[in-house]
Formats: sequence, C-alpha cells, structure tokens
Amino acid sequence: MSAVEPLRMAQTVCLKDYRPPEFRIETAELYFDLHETGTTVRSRLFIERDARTPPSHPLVLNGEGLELVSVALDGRTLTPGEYRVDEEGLTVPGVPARFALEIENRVHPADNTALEGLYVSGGNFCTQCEAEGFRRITYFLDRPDVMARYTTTLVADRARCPVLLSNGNPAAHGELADGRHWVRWEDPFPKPSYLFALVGGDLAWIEDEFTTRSGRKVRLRLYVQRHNLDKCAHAMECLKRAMRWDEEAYGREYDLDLFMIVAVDDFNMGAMENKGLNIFNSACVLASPETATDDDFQAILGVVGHEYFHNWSGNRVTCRDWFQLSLKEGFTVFRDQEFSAEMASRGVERIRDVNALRNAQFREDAGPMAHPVRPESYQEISNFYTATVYLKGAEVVRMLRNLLGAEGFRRGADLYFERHDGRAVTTDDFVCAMEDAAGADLAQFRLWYSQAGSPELHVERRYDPGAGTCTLTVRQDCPPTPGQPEKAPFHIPLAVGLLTRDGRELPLCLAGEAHPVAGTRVLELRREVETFVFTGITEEPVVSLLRGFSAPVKVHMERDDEELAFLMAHDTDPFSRWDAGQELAVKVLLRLMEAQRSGADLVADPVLVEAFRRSLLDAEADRAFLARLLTLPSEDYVAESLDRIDPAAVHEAHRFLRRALAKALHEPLLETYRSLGESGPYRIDPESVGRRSLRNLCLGYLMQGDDPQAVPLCLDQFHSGTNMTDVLAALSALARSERPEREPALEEFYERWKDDPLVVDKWFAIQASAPLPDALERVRTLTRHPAFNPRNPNKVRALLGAFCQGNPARFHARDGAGYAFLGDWILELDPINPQVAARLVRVLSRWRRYEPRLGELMRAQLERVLAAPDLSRDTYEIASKSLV
Ligand code: 7MF
Ligand code: ZN
Repeated sequence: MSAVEPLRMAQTVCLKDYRPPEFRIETAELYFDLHETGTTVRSRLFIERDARTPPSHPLVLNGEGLELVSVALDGRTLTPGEYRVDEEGLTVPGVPARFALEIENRVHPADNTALEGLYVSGGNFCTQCEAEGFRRITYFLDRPDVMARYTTTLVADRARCPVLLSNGNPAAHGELADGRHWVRWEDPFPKPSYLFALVGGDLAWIEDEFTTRSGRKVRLRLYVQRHNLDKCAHAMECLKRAMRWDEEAYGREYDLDLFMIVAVDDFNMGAMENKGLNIFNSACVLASPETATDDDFQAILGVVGHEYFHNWSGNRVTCRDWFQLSLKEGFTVFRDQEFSAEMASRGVERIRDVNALRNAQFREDAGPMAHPVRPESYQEISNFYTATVYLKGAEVVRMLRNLLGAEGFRRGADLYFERHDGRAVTTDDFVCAMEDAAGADLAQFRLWYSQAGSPELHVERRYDPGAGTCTLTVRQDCPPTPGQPEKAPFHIPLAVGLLTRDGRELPLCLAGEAHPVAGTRVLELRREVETFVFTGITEEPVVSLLRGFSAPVKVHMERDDEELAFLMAHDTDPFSRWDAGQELAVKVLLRLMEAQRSGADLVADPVLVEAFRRSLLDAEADRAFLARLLTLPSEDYVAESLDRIDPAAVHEAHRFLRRALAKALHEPLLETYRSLGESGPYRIDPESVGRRSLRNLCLGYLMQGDDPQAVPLCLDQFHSGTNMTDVLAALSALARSERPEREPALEEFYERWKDDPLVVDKWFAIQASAPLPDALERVRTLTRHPAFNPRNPNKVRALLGAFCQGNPARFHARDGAGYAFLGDWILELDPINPQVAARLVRVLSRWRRYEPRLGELMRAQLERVLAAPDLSRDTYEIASKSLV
C-alpha cells in the first residue's frame, strides 16, 4: 500500500469481468406519487432468469439511498427475513425462473442536491439517470444490457404539476381526490434504465410538427418555465433541422408520435437523450439575440442535434456496458459535428472541434487520468464521460469514414443499425459492421479503442531535384500512459498535399503509380516508420500536413517561420492553413519566453506580424475563418509544449504579443472594425456571424493596445449593441482592462440582466476569467454574491470553472492562493454534488506538468482533499489517481 492509499479500498470495475445479466426484466410498470419531501415509487417488474443462470442464484437489484417499504413476489409480500438490503441494493434469494416482483420505496427529491436520480429544479420534478441514476429512484437491474418495456404512471397535485411527462406516448389520464391527478405513459421501445425520465411541474411549451419522409407526423414540444417561452424558437428550429438531417445523411427516421424537450436550470451536464423526452440544461436550449451569443446559438444547434441523433446511435442501438460508452458518444459527437459543419462553414467548424480536442483531450492523454477510448476499468463511471470517450471517440469514427470513404462508411452505418437494432452492443460490433460492409481489414485500426495516448508523428522530407522526387519519412510513436508503457503502432490516415511556391496544388503521384491525383491524398501509416516517394516533382514543394486533421495525432516537422507564414496565407485546406498560423504563433511565443528568461529585449517577430497583417487584409476570405486565423493559441495550448509549465511566463509572453500585434496592426484593425459595422437588423446567418466575430476580434485587439480611440468605440458598442454577441464582446474587453470604465460597465450589465440566470452566468465568467492582478479576491467576493449558488452547476462552472480553468495566470499564482481556494471549494461542493466537485479536482490532477514549486502546492491540495472524511467516490477516484 502506498502512502496515498486510504484505509477504505475503492472498488474497481473491470471490462474483463463483464458477464451477461443473470436475470432480465421484460416489463417495468412504474408508479410515482410525486411529493417534494417524500415521493412514493411502486414498481412491478416481470423478471426472467437467464437460461445459463443456476436456479440457486439470488436476484440482486441495484439501489442506492432508497427507503424500502415493501417487497412482494408473485403477489405475496415477503417478510424481512426473505430478502436483504444493503448500501448497494436488494438481494432476493430463491426466486423462480419467471416471476413478478412488486417493490415500494420512497425517495426525497427536494434533498437531492447531487442531481442524479429524481430531484427538484426550479420547483419542477425531473430525473437524470445516466449512467447509474436509476438505482437512486428504485431497485432495478441498473445496467444498459437489461432492456425493458416501461409503463409509467405519475400522480401529482394538479395545481403544482399540471404537466406530467415520461418516455413514449401518453396513454391515459384522470382526476383524483384532493386536487391530485394522474397521467400514464407507455414506451413501446425496450430501453435500458439509464434512458428513463420523468418530468412534473408547471411548465409552458411551444409546439410544432415534423413530417418524416415516410409521411408520419410527429408532434414536437419544447417545455420551459413560462417566462422563457420567448427563447425557444431557435432550439425548435434546430430540432427540425436535425430530424431532417438524420433522414438525409443516415436514412434514420424518428420512431414515436411525440418528441419532447424539457429545459431545467439545475443540470450536471449539457443534456440527456432519454427516449422521447430529452432533458436539457437550460443553457443548451434557451436563446434570444438579446440574451445569447452567436456561440450560444451554435452550441444549441450542436447539443439539440446530439441528443436527437442519440435516438438511433444510443437508444435504438445502445451500449452493452459502460466501457462501451464511446459506442454511442463518439459516434454521436461525430454525427453532431458533421451536422453543425453542414449548417455553417465546414472549415471553421473543423477548427473549432480540433481546438476542443487539443485543449481537452490531448491534455487528458498527457496526465494521470489518461485512458483508452474504451477504458479498461473505473471506480466511478461518471468520471469517464471524458474528452477521450467523446472527442477522441468522434475522431476515431471520422478516421473510419476517411479510410472507408463516405459510401463505405454509410454502408457500414446502415449495417450497424440494421444488425443491432434493439440490442446492447460493443464498440467492436461497430467496427465489425464497418469491416463487413466495406470489405476492409480493421484489425490494426482497433488499437485506437484499446491504446491510450496521443501518437506523435515525426516527419522528414527530402526533395531530390535530379530525380524529381519528394520523399516523406514518417515515424510514429506514442508516449506511455498509466498501465500502458509500450504501444504498438497505430493505423493512421495522414492527409497531405504539396504546394508550389506560388500556392498551387501539385498533382500527387506515388512511386509505382500510373496517374497522379490532384490535391489532397490520404497516406496510410501502419508500421513504425513509413516512407512515401512522390514522383514528377519539378520544384521544391511546400508540404501541407494532416489536412483536415485527418487523425488525432501531433505532428512534428522542421519548418521555418517563412514556410509557416506561407502556408497560413496559401494552404487550400482551411484546417492546415489555420494550424500553420497556430504553429507559427507558438514558436514566436516560445521565443519570447526564452528572451524573457535571458533578459533580452522582447520583439514581436516581423514574419508573424506581417502574416497577420496580410490575413487581416484578405478581402476574399471567409470572415469567421479569418477571426479564427487571427486568434492566438490559448495560453494553455502554448503551455503544453513546455516541459514544466510556468503559467505566469506564458501569460507575459502572450500579453506582450497581443499588445504588439494590436499596436503594429492598429490601422487595419481599426479600419476592419469600422467597415464591418452593423447594417440592417440583427441576423444569425453564417455571413452575419462571421462579420461579428471578425469585428469583435478587432475590438479585442484594439482594446489591448493602449489606444485611446478604442475605449470610446468599445463603450459605444457596449451601450448601443442590440445583441448579446456584441454587448458581451465589448464588456469582456472592458472587464480585461484596468480602465475606470470597467466597474460601471459591469454594474450596469448586472442591473440590466440580474433576472436572467443564464446572462448572470456570463457576467460571472467574464469577471472570473479576466486576468487582472486581483482576480482571486474578486472571485472570492463574487462567491458571496446573492446570485451565486453552489447548488447550481452552471453557477459553479461560470465562476469557479472560469477562474480555475480559464484564468491560468491568476489561478496559478505563485503563493498557491488559487489552489487553496480551489481546495476549499472542492471540499465544500463534494457533499453537495460529487460530479461537480470531481470535475474541479481534474484541474489539480495535472500538477506534475507545472514548475516544481507550483506542482508541489497543487499536490498539497490534492492530499488535503484526499484526507477529508466521507469523500465521494467521484472525487476520491480523481484525487487518488492524480497522486499515484
Ligand atoms: C454534445 O452525451 C456533446 C456532448 C451524457 C451527458 C450529453 O448526450 C450526452 C449524455 C456529458 C458530457 C457531454 C455531453 C453529454 C453528457 C454532450 C452534450 C452535447 N448521454 Br457527461
Ligand atoms: Zn451524448
């Protein structure tokens, strides 16, 4: 036992221990008598013993935090001696091969602050069952490979809960004495318990209709608190687009007569795909131009799409066990990303997705929580809803599409849905369907599911003018990750192009091939070292690598500033063009840090400045793309290329470069800002969104360059802006400045929006992420603000999340005050909401990556957290694994 091992041993669940269920539940008839303080749950389960299960085997149902009232088997009430109840569930020995089990238990929704199971949010009842929340509602075989048909009857006070919803179709309703009423729902599709949902409350709704391509009419309803009715139109529009898209892109139709979305304010994550009754964090549904930014509108499209697409990739075909989570999540993220890309600009969407992957997933892969897309073990499953499972999982599916081609991939998807409809399956079943449909051998490709870590490609190129060849030598290696010191080589699709010095694409012909192919080519890497010889090359080409980010890998190739600037200006692939600019900026920032360290004068590299100037003046380019191109890589991303991170040094270099760019490009920034002014009414089409993003990027730079002209522009935009995108961009620029206009603007904004919790979240986040010297004190003060509420995950994310993850310079203060503050809050939040607390612990898990002094201070907070009595399993797992 190591020093950090606590006395209590945590239970680990392992993939290799998977066994099929011993019993199946065919139907579940559920009855809820809803009261905030004590809800009675009655269930009648029809259970069958699996043929392989010995008759002596007891029935073991999961159940946590439940008050058991009674158990009856085939109509006979059992005596307490005939069953056993412990912290994990209910054991009934000596059950027959087929039987009906009737259970009554009680739960306390008003006291449920963990927001798992049945709880109350904004006065309404709602549920969250994924992954293992159903066992906090009633005793059940709470595992995804047990699929039952559900009938749910809800009883509640009619005045308090006029709306009573559950999965499937409404079947019956009626009145009861004492002002109570009931509604019965029937879901014809067998489903695992994690997809169960109920909602009860005084909700208003908007309604629409969708006709499927086979001509069935589906009623669509979006339920919200009455005062939010004016913020529903966008989400409804997104839903209809998603329904159409899934028909067109995958041939998948919706399968019930009714589809419902409910928005709630207190929700641990973004949203949940419960069958026919998606429940959303209100931040992922509600939007109006006055209260939501363009990014919010875009995110809503993605989330609404994501949850809708789960109806097939998740609900009709679900996961055998939670190790297979990426089966539904990786695939569904891939689907929502492609959907969003089609609705907006593909290149910009790709850049956004890659940015998210690099910032979250690469970092996860480099830390103590690194795990494969299909993890091998866990202590608490809710800790494995990770960037790796979701985002890398989506990249793995995208690589399949790139390797098999769009048609082969579609045939594979069709076969997968057809073969496994109504079943609980594995990621390997998914790969098999792809293999079978496309006639491919994906044996080596499967390593993407089992090996953790971000592979690194080292590329060397050699141009031979005499032979007219250009040779690329690619060596791959993957750093060790916990439990996996050595990796076998991956099967990697590497998309490349060759450009002439005047920016033309060279036709590509590999040695031995008869005909060249114009433009991008996907090279397949299988061995540790691979060599590719392009022939017929008559001038030294510029190599464009990893086009479209064709694989989730890091690429290393010697390239000077000029070459990167050239690609930033001329590459025809938007991702590679953007990536060249990012690489150039990282190089410049690292050089600035080196200069800082050695006390040399700081100068902004003219190559970078001129590349930025050229881009800014590029009248042809898509404006949303330009805004991406001209955004420097985040401080955290730059930090990743350092052995030991000194966040203050990164911050200083970053700040210097931003200011230098602002000063050097003052004229074109101002000119661009002015030329892109609002003309006509507010619209959210891609063109208008792009215009606003480039204009606000200019404003952001101008505000950092000590330009006296910038402040009045910014104030004017803040005061006269008619949409949240512009108002927030102005406020955020003011909030990052130390000008006297800052406080009045923040105050004015709060007064204007204090009744809108989602806008107040923005107000918290802007202040928490502003890198002012006294940021920590301000955040501390804000935790005592009446609008802050530690029980609301959105508030915690907005204030604590934005400070600890979005303000590296101040969070990593040299005295460790930021870490101590975080430690305090983890301990405060853990008893309230373990999932929220565990998410915050992750920030500290990367302690080894920081300068030793800082790392030690971070580690000290982890030890402090771990020493707390009664720590949740969620927080315990992350904290303990971080110290190993
Ligand atoms: C878009 O995956 C992408 C990811 C689980 C909860 C939603 O549908 C979900 C749920 C977590 C983290 C991210 C997302 C979700 C969850 C999510 C949402 C929208 N099955 Br945890
Ligand atoms: Zn999902």
